[in-house]
Amino acid sequence: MKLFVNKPSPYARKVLVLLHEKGALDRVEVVNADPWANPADLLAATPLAKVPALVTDEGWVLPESWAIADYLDTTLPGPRLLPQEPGPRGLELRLAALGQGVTDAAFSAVIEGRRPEGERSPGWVERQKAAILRALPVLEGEVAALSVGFGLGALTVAVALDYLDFRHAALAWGERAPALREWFEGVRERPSMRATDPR
Ligand SMILES: N[C@@H](CCC(=O)N[C@@H](CS)C(=O)NCC(=O)O)C(=O)O
Repeated sequence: MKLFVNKPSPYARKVLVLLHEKGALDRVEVVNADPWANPADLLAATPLAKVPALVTDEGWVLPESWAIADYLDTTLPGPRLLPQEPGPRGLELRLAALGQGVTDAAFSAVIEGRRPEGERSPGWVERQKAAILRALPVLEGEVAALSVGFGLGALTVAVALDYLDFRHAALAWGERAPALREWFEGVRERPSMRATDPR
């Protein structure tokens, strides 16, 4: 299998952290590709030209980090990070979706800020930041659930929070969610998180 990634991408990082946690990194060939430069190999693999993108051993492409995470978790050996039983699976998906939503809002605000002068919408950036600020107390209330192992939910939230530190330091999210910050300070030291630091 071939996995297209880009170091600063929080979406690609999520999949890489999952592979580290499963101890299955050696099962995929990791290919670095900057999607914004439209590299030929990425365009040949996926019409969406986004990372992450997985090309399976059968030769078909799977875009979208959450779909790739689910597929790799199911097909590769190692601990299951997304349970199959409906109850625990629902809880894990809830945390993962909250984390992905924070990443989406944070990423969207960054991209908006990179538009040419005159094309930017401060209102759009504010909307994304407001969503992040509303999500923080919700995640703060999930610290007990996040502290149970390090499944797809916890790792997605951890990647989202580190992306906030990386790209939105001025938000000072930890001051708004001290228990979440304390949890994050522990998990950021995991080898999977350290090995995939975007900085
Ligand atoms: N929903 C997608 C988002 C992927 C995404 O937007 N990746 C960015 C890099 S962080 C990208 O490749 N952007 C290139 C583009 O939008 O053309 C996922 O979860 O994988």
